[in-house]
Amino acid sequence: MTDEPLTVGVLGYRFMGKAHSNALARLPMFFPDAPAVERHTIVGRDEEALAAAADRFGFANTETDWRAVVDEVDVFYNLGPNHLHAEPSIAALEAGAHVFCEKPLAPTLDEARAMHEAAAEADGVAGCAFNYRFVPAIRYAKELIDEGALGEIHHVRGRYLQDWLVDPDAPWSWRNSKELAGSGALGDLGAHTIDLARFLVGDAAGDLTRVSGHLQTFVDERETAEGETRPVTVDDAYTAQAAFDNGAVGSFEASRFAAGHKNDHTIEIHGSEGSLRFSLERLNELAYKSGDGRGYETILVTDESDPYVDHWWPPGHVLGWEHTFVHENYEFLSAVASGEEFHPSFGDAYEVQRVLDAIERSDERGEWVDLDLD
Ligand code: SOE
Repeated sequence: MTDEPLTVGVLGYRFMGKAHSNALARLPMFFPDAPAVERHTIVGRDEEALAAAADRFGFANTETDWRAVVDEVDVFYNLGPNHLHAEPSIAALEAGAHVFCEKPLAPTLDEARAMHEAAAEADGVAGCAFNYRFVPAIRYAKELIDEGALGEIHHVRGRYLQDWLVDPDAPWSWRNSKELAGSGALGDLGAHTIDLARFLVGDAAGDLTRVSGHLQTFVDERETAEGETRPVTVDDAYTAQAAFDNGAVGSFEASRFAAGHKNDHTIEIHGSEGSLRFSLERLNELAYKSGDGRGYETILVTDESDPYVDHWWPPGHVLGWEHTFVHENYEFLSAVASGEEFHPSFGDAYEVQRVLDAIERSDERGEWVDLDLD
């Protein structure tokens, strides 16, 4: 690697564009060993909004066509809507760029497979931004599980509850379209939970072997901001049962209609020697029930020996949602600079997509679907 900064091109300047641009801006101050980055070009369709975003997010150039960017930068961030994940990411990989793509990898299993195969053929690092892997408390939970603190894993229970669509007058967006998003709560929220479950117990319990899913749409049409009525063609909520290779049972759900829950991503794991419980709404904490403990203890995971914490503040000076993006960008860009593997890779994200696809097929068929048979 030269000492020249890595040039970064970013497709998308709204929510995820802001989250990752903020992360890039904070790396030099809090992770000074991170590779230097030049925020080179930001891509979007609305030139006026794009120019304002470029100014606020610190990008030198703007571009309305991603095709003009993918072979001009060292690293291409695909932060666009799901239906724009495959083509630009594959083009960037084929042009020799490193690619960081937001989750879920793609709207469909076929597109996810094409992205996975392109990444396998490419020289660049290809990562998928499952940011919750980079919460210190989640990293600590994985340390406990992998050192055997929970013993034999029996239960994995994950839920991701939001309520931004419980109002039937909430506007239609691309997230309500099967063509643009692929699925609703399942792919948007369930993808996070399935990835976290695979990350946390993939070594201790093995992978998911079969699933039984149920998808539900509560409001089947909404108005766009322009007043046009459009159909909702994806799930508003899903539930799924799962089996793991070691015999553990899994239960997963997500909803955009869970009134009172804003961003409540919770995962619980029970084993022969103890249990863990994590909630994103209390992301600095990990509830742990050890083998000889009478009940759960709440651990504040903010000691300087805890993952990433020493880069920030003294114990007890808690972190937030945005810090998970700083951590994942640090790890991804460090992997780009070192040539080492980055996880979650496109391969990891493809395995998540296989589970999402199996849950949808199970719902359509009304029966369990084996993951090994694909
Ligand atoms: C949905 O509202 C959403 O923004 C997801 O798309 C993100 O992945 C999740 O982290 C927060 O909620």
